[in-house]
Amino acid sequence: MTYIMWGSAHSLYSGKLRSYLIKKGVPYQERNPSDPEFAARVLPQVGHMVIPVLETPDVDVLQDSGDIIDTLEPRHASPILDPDTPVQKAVSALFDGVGSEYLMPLAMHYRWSYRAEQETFLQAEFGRAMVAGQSRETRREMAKAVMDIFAGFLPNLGVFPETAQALETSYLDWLDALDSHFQHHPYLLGGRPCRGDFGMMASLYAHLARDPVPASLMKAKAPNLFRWTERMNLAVIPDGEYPGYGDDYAPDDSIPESLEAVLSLVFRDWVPGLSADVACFNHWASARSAGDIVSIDGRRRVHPGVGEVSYPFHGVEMKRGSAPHAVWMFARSQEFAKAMPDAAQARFAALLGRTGGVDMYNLTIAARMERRNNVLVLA
Ligand SMILES: N[C@@H](CCC(=O)N[C@@H](CS)C(=O)NCC(=O)O)C(=O)O
Repeated sequence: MTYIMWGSAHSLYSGKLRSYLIKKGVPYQERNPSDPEFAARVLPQVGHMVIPVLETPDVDVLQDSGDIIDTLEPRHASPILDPDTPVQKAVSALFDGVGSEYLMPLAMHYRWSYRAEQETFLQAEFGRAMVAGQSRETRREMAKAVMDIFAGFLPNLGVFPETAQALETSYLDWLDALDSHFQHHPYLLGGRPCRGDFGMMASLYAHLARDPVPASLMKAKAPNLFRWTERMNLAVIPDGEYPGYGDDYAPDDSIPESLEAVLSLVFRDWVPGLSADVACFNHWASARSAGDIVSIDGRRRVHPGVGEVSYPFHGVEMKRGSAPHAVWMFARSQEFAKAMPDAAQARFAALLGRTGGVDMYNLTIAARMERRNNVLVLA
């Protein structure tokens, strides 16, 4: 049975799903949205324009990289691609949110704030994904129009000339910590990729490791991180670069010490924004009911918002549209954390204490969300 992944090389969330499909070893064919069948047959089933989409011979068309993984996991038990020990499971889900949501504005910053320096590359990428056939010149021209739309997302993500420096300063710390981690470990939690690795591939692959400007930065500052982005797209799990390492998660539900340094950055940089997103969501949800689409105007959107948020970030005031998807993804990790048996709770609490994560896990999310019919709704 061959799956069809509707996606593209330059798409953020396609990078997450593709690496999962490769590591899982399921047969799939990648097709681009430029294929006329996508608009004619697939999109009407999704309900709005978005990639990646997974199509199977026997299941409806599915959207959301995470929902797709959740659907495939019980169908393909082997190889195991997420730990089942409590602390690692919560940390894995946290990194899924970090890569899928927290780092996304940074990825978009490095793509669009440096558009002039990488225009030809981006035109070719958007062109191959969106425009079938055509001469090279026509394809580039047509790609430009689509690129203008995506470049216009920056203000809603909090990316302005005034905030760019703060974003970049913080990212350099991440590059350094991730580089150090991947020198010693093939994946986030040891010798086997977890859900968190796939989430991190969202922001760290298509944009930050492929677009010329951020790719140069990553190669120059964090070559071990760059190598991880390559490793994540190889079908094998053990990597001979780490002799004798094995192919299992770190023993006894432990978290590699070098990952604690990355966790400290997660909590340092994400707590202010996530707290603002949670407050905004809680306020919005207080006047809604189960089944409502999570979106300020009730419309289906790929990245819905429920208001504006502002908060301090590395010396500047960050202002952006709220991100309920980020809240939804963090909630999953928080739910795993709450469900841990006592001994694991104590170990997790100690980890949060060492890395500055207590405030994040104390956030109260007032209502549950779930994806239904390819959009986020109140459960
Ligand atoms: N939560 C979704 C997000 C998908 C998404 O944002 N896809 C982008 C391309 S990578 C897209 O289609 N954007 C179109 C838009 O925002 O209008 C997922 O994980 O699949």
